Amino acid sequence: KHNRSIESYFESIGAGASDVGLSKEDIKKAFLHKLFYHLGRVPALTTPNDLYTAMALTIRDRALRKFVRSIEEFTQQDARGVAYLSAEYLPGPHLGNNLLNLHIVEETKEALAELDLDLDEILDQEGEPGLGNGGLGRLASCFMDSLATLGIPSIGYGIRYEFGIFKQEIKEGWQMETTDKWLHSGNPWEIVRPEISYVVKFGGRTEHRTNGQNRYEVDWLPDSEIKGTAYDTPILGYQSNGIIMRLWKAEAVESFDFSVYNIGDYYRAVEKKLRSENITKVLYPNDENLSGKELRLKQQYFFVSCSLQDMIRLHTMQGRKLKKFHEKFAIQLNDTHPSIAVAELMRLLVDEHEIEWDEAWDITRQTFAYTNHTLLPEALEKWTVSLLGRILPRHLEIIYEINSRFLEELRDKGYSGDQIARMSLIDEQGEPSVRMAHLATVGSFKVNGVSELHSRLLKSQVLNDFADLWPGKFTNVTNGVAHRRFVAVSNPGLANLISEKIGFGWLTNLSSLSELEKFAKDEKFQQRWRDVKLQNKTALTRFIEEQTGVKVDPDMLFDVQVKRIHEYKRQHLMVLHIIDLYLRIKDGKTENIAPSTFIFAGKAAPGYFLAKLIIRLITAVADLVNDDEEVNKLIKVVFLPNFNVKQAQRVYPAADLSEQISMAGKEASGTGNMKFALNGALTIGTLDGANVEIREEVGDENFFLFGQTTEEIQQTRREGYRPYQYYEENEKIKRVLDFLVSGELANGDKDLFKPLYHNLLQQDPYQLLKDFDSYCAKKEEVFKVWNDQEEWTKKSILNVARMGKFSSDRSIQDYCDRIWQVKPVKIQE
Ligand code: GPQ
Repeated sequence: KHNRSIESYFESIGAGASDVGLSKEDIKKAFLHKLFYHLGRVPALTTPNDLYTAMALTIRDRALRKFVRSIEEFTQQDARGVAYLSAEYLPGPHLGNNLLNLHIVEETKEALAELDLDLDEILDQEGEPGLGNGGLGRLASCFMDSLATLGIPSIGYGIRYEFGIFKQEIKEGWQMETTDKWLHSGNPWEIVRPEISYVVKFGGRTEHRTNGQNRYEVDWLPDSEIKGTAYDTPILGYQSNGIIMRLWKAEAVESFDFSVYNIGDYYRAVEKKLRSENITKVLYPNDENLSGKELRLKQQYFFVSCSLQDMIRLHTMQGRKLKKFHEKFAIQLNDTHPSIAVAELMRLLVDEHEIEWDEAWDITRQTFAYTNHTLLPEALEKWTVSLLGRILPRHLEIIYEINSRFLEELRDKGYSGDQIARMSLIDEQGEPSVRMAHLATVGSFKVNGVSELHSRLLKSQVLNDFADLWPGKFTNVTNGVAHRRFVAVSNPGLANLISEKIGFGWLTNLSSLSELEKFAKDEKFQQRWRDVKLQNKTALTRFIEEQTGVKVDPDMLFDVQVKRIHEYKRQHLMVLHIIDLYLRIKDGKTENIAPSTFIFAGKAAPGYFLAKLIIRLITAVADLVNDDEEVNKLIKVVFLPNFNVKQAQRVYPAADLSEQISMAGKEASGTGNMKFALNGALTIGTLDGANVEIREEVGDENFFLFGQTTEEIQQTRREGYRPYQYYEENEKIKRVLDFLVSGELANGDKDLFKPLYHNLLQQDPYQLLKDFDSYCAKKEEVFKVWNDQEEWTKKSILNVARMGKFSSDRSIQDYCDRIWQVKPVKIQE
């Protein structure tokens, strides 16, 4: 009955099924309509951006029809839902993914062809919202895709940064940053909701008193207020409805401060507006490194407060009791970035809705769950008590209250002073500061890591005291990736070949890829598998030449490392090996070297000196190698500027070898590793993060393993690691390192790479030198297998066939079962 009334409503406003039809004719008509009525253009006078915008709007209408239905259904069925709180998202281009989800790729292609237009050119026009740094932000977007596909009542909350992650250019070999103006030509996917807005307070002081009924009350008298407005982007699921990603933009509460305006100080009034909008102006580009900046704390609190107020509105709007909030929502904290939410929910419940502390604390602890994404000490967020108290005076009081009750509990249990100091929410060593991971852990009902290894280390290292206290609270959910985007959309050649053999079931159930196993040794199938890879490599070859001017040969082995530049990820280990190859070739010892193109991409945090120097090293080695006639027939080196989701979608399908070579114990999971393997690349990697599970799945014999284990790394450190010893005792290492400072790189500049050279010789904190021999030996094996193309192809097919575990659909199902206790809502069509 309900469905029929919605349908008749749509008909009555002229939005009936035929108005958002999915046939070629419908799409063509709608596209021309958008071009004219939305953009004021006729086909003869359009820019490429007009064409893209008109197509995006055409598809958005169709997406909205689906998505409105799922919101209806979620409310109707009063289902328990999930709010995902993430300071970062990296959705990538929307158009191609939405066409796949609506099943209208062919129809759209044909509609455009009839207008003499090319879908690929239009797809190429789309930029992307760079609202994240790397893996963590991309994971959030993979989760949105899977939540939508699985029909989980859910919403993704975040920040609508006006400038996302900077654009990277390479100038004279160095990374240069320019601002990312992603909103410059408009954003056809988002819908602004001026009526969904909340006021967020900052600064000032609190006033404590007892009211007439003898209730203790606190008023927060802030010194400024900022308004947050919702911007919604529909995220479609595959052959299903959709969910929203709701991002908050900061604005002045009043666009003018009238008192100032009236006394004639127009500019001061406008300045206040500008200051408010600062909060969501720009994303902090330091991945896994805290900035400690006041504006960052304000961003975190701003989006958390808007989101919680919004959830409370959604919850109580339907007449439900706030005391049942935790029955309606599970809130997932994507790392500690939104963890101030624990204090904010307490404030809203206790101060604004007059719920008693103990009950509010019960509600809070049944609402939140926390995902940790790193063990790196420099990434564990801490805010100094003085900063937090100045920006959020009431929250500091609440954190102190939570802490004193928690520490009291520990004392009752007989914990020692040392243990208590270690577990306290306040770090008293040095300048007192709030440990956000502790706040998140104490305030959540579940805490998870993102791979088996990482979750184990989380329990034994960073949060071991908490794991002893609450063993049942800790769990693992291994990451996964949106295989529809990263295979079906970005590698259509492979997707078609797979579907031809095993049908389309893998699109919604990735484990069915196992049906490919039986073709692994089939010679005809192998040949077609190689043809697809070669086509993808040829396409990447063109892109590389366009972007860098370097010509590469698609018949070479494409050996790829793309990810943020970090010492722990050890891009420089790959470079040291390339230098070794270079020296070998110069010595005329070319036997056993498989012709290889080494491809790097990734951004360095603008203030991370060594990471930027690693980029400079890559470009220096690239210049040396690519220009040397003797060498460039055998190896080439490429640094692709400005790695992002769109570029990633070109790179993964074209890779033969995936480099996952972080020092064991440092990479929480990695997700690029999964995207590569799903596109048929073999992996050379350490036993770190999800590599461990990938190797378990694809089989030891189909994975190039090297390097020390986490335990061996720790052992080496305990024994007093002396990298200099490796330099002295290992001739190859000595030669490669000396080469860095020989002046042969970078036009004779001997000093340029000294900081890296000294870093490796004196500390080598990530034990590159210790793992170097093992890495080189494994590379020899890679070359050997590559020379046997049948063997290589068989391994490649088996890798894909056995990667079924690594869909984010499976991750989300795990979250639903093990953490959220949420079920899908079936939409009756
Ligand atoms: N990760 Cl804490 C980020 O990309 N940024 C961060 O600030 C933190 C973690 C990554 C992590 O390094 C990868 O190993 C994970 O695969 C990824 O998060 C998603 O869990």
